[in-house]
Amino acid sequence: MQAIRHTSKLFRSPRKSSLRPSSKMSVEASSERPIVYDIPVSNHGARVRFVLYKKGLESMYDLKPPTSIGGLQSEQYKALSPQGKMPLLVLPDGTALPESEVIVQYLLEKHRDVGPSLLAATPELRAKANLITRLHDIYIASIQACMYRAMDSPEMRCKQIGDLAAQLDILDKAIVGPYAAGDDITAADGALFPTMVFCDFMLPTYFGWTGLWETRPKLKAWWATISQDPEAARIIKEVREALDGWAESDRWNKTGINAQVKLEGFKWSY
Ligand SMILES: N[C@@H](CCC(=O)N[C@@H](CS)C(=O)NCC(=O)O)C(=O)O
Repeated sequence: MQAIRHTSKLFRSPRKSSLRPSSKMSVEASSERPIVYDIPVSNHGARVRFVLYKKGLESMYDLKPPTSIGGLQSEQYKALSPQGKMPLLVLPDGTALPESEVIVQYLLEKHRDVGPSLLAATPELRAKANLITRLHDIYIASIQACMYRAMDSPEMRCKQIGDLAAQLDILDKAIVGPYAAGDDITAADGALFPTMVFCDFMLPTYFGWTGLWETRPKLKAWWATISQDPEAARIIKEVREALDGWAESDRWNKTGINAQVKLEGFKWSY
């Protein structure tokens, strides 16, 4: 298995292209290989890594942390990704593509003849895959931080934890099985499982959940299936190890989460 290349030659001269952004920042970030800016704990980045691993594209893409160009909030990074989020793909001509699903769809198109298609078999199942991806991106990713970020208001955290439970119920019904969108492993699985690593670790450990899987049978069966896939298992390990690092650094005390879940009158566990 080839590792994604980490290069010490961070920036190279841009090639000419009408798509190339004119800003100096973007030009400086150009490289001979496409660069994915990401770190192992990033669940959105993990779905991009999933496509790279599955299609055997690792040697064609460099993986670098956002800190290599100043960090998420730096002027240089925000010139490429205005939201200051990872992942971010920068092509050799300087074209910058933020947003994980945009990157995933680009990779599927660009490398459609390499490795598995990661598309469902029929238009109907592709629609299901798209639905699952959207349910994840719109309703779950938008509140996932309630599991691990500092929030002043326990009321807001408690509401979002409840919303997360409801969204996982909706997802449970949307799963086709055995993979998210049927018999074939697709990019929808890649969108979902890295976030489920967060849920699987944080909800029982810090919020006392006992029914994450037991009350959601389709999600439970899907999790058992996807965990057996070699590339998914590799990413689950990458994300999980990074989360263990968060735990070792005392994150859930430092964010005040451990104190909030001890407060009376709130429901945290589902
Ligand atoms: N909609 C974006 C979400 C990206 C996102 O939220 N990334 C997280 C890491 S998983 C991030 O950059 N967090 C840093 C921050 O918000 O400051 C996508 O799909 O790429």
